[in-house]
Amino acid sequence: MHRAYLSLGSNLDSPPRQINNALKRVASIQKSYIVSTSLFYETPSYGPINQPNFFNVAVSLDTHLDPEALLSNIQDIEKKQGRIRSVEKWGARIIDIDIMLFDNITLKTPQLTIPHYDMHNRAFMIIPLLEIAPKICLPNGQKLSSILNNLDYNAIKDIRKI
Ligand code: PH2
Ligand code: MG
Ligand code: MG
Repeated sequence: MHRAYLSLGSNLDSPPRQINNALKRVASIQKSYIVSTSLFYETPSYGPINQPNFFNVAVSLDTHLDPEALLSNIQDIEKKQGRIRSVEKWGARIIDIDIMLFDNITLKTPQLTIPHYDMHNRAFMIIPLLEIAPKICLPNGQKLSSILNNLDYNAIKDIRKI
């Protein structure tokens, strides 16, 4: 059994509803079981600033899938949920599901980079993750809680589970 940590994000078309739908679909991924889900966090767009706020959630998942098979299941969910990949980098999106961590592995293929290549800069990923896994570290041993200390996260607000 493997332990994966996912980040879900949405800033289009009723984001809390999109996140809830995606959570249901993640819960039904084959050979996989949600262990815990963070609160919903409303977060300002990181990157392009002319975008609606995001809702972000972290999920821990026990899975018998390998990282590539998990990614393929996640991409199916994004497609089913109507995600259209825009040409704009970091454009607004209905749903985005990213693998942040997978056991203690590091992996770099054309399809997949684990840990998520930019998570150390993204408080909207780290704060929900620390809520469900307070002691979590990167594969290089760095504590996410220390990394968060160097980030500006004042604008990230948790809201009740919806
Ligand atoms: N995702 C991005 C780019 N910027 N900002 C927030 N707040 N939340 C996201 O999920 C997000 C983002 C690219 O995937
Ligand atoms: Mg992303
Ligand atoms: Mg993505």
